[in-house]
Amino acid sequence: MQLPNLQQIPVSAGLDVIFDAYQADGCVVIKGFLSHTEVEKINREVQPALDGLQLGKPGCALEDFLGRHTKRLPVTPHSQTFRDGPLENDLVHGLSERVFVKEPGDGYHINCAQIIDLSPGSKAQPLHRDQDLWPFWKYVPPSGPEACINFLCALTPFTEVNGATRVAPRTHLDPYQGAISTTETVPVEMNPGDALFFSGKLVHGGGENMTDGLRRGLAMHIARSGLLTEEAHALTIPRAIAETMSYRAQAMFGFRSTWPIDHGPVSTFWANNFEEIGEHLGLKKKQPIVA
Ligand SMILES: O=C(O)CCC(=O)C(=O)O
Ligand SMILES: [Fe+2]
Repeated sequence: MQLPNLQQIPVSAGLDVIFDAYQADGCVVIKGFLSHTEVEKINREVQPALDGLQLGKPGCALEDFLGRHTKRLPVTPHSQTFRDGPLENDLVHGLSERVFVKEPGDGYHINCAQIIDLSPGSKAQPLHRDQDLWPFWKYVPPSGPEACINFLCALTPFTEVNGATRVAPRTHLDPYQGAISTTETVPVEMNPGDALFFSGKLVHGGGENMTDGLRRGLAMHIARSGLLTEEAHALTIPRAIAETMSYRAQAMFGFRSTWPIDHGPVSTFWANNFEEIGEHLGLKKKQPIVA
């Protein structure tokens, strides 16, 4: 079977070109999404916390899926470079708006933003669609709305042998069917700083790390407003860190009622008796600059 080649598009090509590729194939590599300086700084900032983590998630029912030789670390409290860079990236927000925001009340927030370290010995992750996090989404047809999107940034080289994410291009257009075989997937090889932008409908999975080096990625996983997030960000990110963030970034983590704020009644969801939750918490009343 001939699999389509993945499109690799420089970040400078801009939103329309990248969005078209995502719509056609369900995924696209954005070349140079992060600068080398950002990659180097994020790697440095997260290293101490990663050193303190054990491999796998012993006792967690999802351990095989999450990886027994894998470390996953919520990045936000540890990396100012993440908070200043990818979290505030206008391309990320532009694409998210295009994907999620159509009706008043629509919006988006971070499902999880995590470092994924595949250590030597990591087995291939079961192939899946990220939208399966919310099991009822399988009843939404391929033409229906997107539950989530992912910007998976390479912080080390991604190669076929070190566990590069494998994707089954164009499966975002397929209705649910039997299991997809690895032979229908291709490895997404990337340089540090490149990002794989992909649909929650796309079949994919982390690859097997057959080397003696580390494969490190940063997944910035964005979900439609209204979907409960994997991480309870507003209960786990220290308030002192939230206070350093822009209004938009606070909203990404549930420190604000919704985002975008001017796209429907702000205080209807995730509020305190219709009062905007950030104001209720005493966060600054700053009006955001809407992108
Ligand atoms: O680590 C990877 O390459 C992919 C991880 C993934 O798809 C997931 O955890 O949902
Ligand atoms: Fe995934």
